[in-house]
Amino acid sequence: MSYRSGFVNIIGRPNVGKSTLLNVLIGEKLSIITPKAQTTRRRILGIVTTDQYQAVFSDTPGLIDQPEYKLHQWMNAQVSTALKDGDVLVFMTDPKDELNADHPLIQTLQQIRTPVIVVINKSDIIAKNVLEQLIIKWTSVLPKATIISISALQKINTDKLFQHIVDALPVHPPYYDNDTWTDQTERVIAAEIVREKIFMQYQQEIPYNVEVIVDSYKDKGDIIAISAVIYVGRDSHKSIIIGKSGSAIKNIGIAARQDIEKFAGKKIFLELFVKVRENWKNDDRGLKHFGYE
Ligand SMILES: Nc1nc2c(ncn2[C@@H]2O[C@H](COP(=O)(O)OP(=O)(O)OP(=O)(O)O)[C@@H](O)[C@H]2O)c(=O)[nH]1
Ligand SMILES: [Mg+2]
Repeated sequence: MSYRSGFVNIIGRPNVGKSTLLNVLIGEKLSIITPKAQTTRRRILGIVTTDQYQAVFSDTPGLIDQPEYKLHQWMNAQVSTALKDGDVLVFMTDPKDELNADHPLIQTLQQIRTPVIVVINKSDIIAKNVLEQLIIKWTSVLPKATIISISALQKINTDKLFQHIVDALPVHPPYYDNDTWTDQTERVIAAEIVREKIFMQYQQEIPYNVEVIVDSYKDKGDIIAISAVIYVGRDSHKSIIIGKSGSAIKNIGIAARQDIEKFAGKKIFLELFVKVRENWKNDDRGLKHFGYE
């Protein structure tokens, strides 16, 4: 039998459940997930390899229609690239998604030669008649696509989706070694976990103005010592992150440490610092500093 391998890019609007799906498909909590839109900022690869196939999944930022900052433009560029370099495109939508046939993203999907799988997510909260309507809508908008409804959260129909994806992979030798399962470093994964906790703990402005960098990651055998810097875009945000007598940042530290421990399978010593980097998300040098190049 011929080996199948290819790039499977998950694209769609913010908050539809792309990162939740990536984690289910690869069976690891790799991408961070929060109830807020625009959680994911970079492309994240998760790779599944078996004797018969290798699927290189790619989580992407949600497409933003009106980019307000250079960071948003960068995030959208990730989506454009993902449209071009995929062997299979998983277009994810949910009941709140109002994308229609006149949207440029949908028009691209109509014209593209890459196989498209439309995933209607959150079936666990969609009434049966609404789901039927959505299936009718997407069948008429993207007639060549395979359409499937799932619940990424409750893992309903996700095995079936996985099989559709594998069936759509081209015949090709594997791109990565057997033991490579992501392109993310341990440092980046730890930084993302801290960012997830900030998204969970603060409302509105703060999460969208925060970036995290792990500047030291030392595996000392039975414990890993991590030092991370939380960057904010404004001086006033610094005191909010720290909280009264350091209570807020302490909570971020506790929550993040627990998750990093689960991930690393080791005890973690986590130190957090806060620094101001004025207006970083609209500034070329600031973006470059955080690797948005
Ligand atoms: N009810 C329900 N909620 C879901 C499902 N899948 C994801 N969610 C929730 O939807 C929210 C967004 O999930 P994410 O996976 O972060 O969505 P995303 O598309 O990666 O979002 P961005 O990174 O902002 O583009 C979270 O609160 C998830 O728990 C689902 O199948 N059912
Ligand atoms: Mg995401």
